[in-house]
Amino acid sequence: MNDQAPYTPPKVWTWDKENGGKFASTNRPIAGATHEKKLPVGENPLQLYSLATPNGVKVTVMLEELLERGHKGAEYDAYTIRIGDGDQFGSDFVAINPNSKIPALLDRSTPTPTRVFESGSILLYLAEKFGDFIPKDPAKRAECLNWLFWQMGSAPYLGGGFGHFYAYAPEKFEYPINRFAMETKRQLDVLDRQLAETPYIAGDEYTIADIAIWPWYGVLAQGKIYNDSGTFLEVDTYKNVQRWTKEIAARKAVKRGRVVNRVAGDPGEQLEERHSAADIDKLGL
Ligand SMILES: N[C@@H](CCC(=O)N[C@@H](CS)C(=O)NCC(=O)O)C(=O)O
Repeated sequence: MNDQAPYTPPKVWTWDKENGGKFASTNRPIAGATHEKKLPVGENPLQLYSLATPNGVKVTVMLEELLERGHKGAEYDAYTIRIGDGDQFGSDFVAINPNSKIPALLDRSTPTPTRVFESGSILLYLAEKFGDFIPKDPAKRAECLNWLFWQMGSAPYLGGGFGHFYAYAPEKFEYPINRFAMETKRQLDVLDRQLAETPYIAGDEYTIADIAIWPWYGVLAQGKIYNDSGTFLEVDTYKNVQRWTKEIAARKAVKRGRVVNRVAGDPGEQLEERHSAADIDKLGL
């Protein structure tokens, strides 16, 4: 039984800076820069400012896939943005992404530098720029974009909903955990039914839809995020998702991309900055 008095929202919301949550020190109800900070710039055409969270990994996997297929223009410098330290609120970062979230990309190969933010927008930008990992046939392309946008709309329920309340909230509350576990399982079932029909998410080809979805739902299905959520959600029961996630995890570009801007976990899988292929080669993955 819950002996706490139920919460009644006040008439006007006020900001409790010390709410005890894991992200209390960086989350704010206002946008914009908090401090002046220059970002480093390397020699490569693409400059990436990111962190190896699922949204960050989408982009580094895409860049490594492009390089693997010989697109030299996809050479990139990757710098780590430590979101726990508030780097996303520095002035140069906010100029690239006014939403203050990783990943953020600056394409310096265009006549004037092009800023690209939102991981889905970055994947689409790179797919169009290099004409790869997106089908050319209009119907197949539409299907690829269906799933790319599905991911962008769905993942906040997984990360901001289920993951937050199951793993990060200062206390365990049954109502949100139930609500978001149900939705996460429904989403896994959506993917499982799709993958029963097609080898990859959007059909016969590996595309930006797989690249967007794998770091979230593929990694969830491997039981690698949110503590013991794999057991809690019975991820092993999604057989087609299991087949797909193992296949994607074995790709060379995925193994390379997932370590870039990783600054936690196994030290052999961490790379704070990437400037050339040799930086990743050194890890001997
Ligand atoms: N819809 C955005 C979400 C990006 C996002 O939520 N990034 C997180 C890390 S995964 C972040 O930078 N959080 C820092 C903050 O919220 O202050 C995208 O897909 O790019």
